[in-house]
Amino acid sequence: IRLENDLQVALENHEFSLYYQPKVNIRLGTVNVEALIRWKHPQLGMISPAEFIPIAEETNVIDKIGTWVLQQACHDLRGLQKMGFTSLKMAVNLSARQFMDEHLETMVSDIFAEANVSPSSFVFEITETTVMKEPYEVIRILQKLKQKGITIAIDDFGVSYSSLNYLNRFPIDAVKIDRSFIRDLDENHKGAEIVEAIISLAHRLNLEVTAEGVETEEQVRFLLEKGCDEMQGYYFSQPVPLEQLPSVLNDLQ
Ligand code: G
Ligand code: G
Ligand code: NA
Ligand code: MN
Repeated sequence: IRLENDLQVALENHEFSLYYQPKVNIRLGTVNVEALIRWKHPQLGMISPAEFIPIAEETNVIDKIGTWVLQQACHDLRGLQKMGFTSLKMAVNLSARQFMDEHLETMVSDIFAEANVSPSSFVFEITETTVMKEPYEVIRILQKLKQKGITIAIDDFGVSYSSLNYLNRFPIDAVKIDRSFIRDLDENHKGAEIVEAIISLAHRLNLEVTAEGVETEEQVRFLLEKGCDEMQGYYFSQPVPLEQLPSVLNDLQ
């Protein structure tokens, strides 16, 4: 209950920041990034978005946070482009509640225009539950975002019981295999079969595939062999503040 009030003032007090985690395409030798919000609470210290995003979603604060995230990500992307990272794609997470905001599409266009960035430099990551909540409404909005040139990726793919149900119905470009599947690669033979099947299914549907939570060289080797397009995880880098990102990117490229 206190966090709820604190969230209101956190934006004004500049307590949020964006960290960036690389998404590596080994075959192409390219690297994109995902923006991940961090909250440094004055008394409680670092609070995970897993904890405060659900609270922000229950209130209207998520809309303001979502706007701030996109503005900051645009600003940081411009900086990176000026440093020479001109083909880097920036992924941001959108929460379900943001799709209930009728101004989402206008907000997005306005921010891109003001920051002078191309929508095609952006990936919007949404979870399966977001699409399932209000399928028709979300499809309509996704189509408009896609028309602008934004890439749409399904986050945490595979954990919902309806994962396969919407793959052909929703206007998406990519799936991010949930890290629980990547972890299972080490556990047993079935884990490997499932990841291979997801990659193969996604490619047949013309979807790009990112693996999340990649932590070991064995996982990298397996995913590469199975044609996974992009990999993200501690094996390559933790999420880092913007200041550290250029050197991390240079080391990976
Ligand atoms: O970075 P970390 O693993 O702590 O993120 C925890 C969760 O918070 C993840 O599910 C991630 O998608 C989500 N998250 C991180 N940044 C944002 C953001 O800017 N907006 C939204 N809606 N969710 C975010
Ligand atoms: O739900 P989403 O995929 O957006 O969540 C991203 C979260 O996963 C971030 O909080 C990030 O810190 C975390 N993360 C990123 N890479 C790894 C990894 O290799 N292993 C684990 N366990 N978590 C990771
Ligand atoms: Na994400
Ligand atoms: Mn995810």
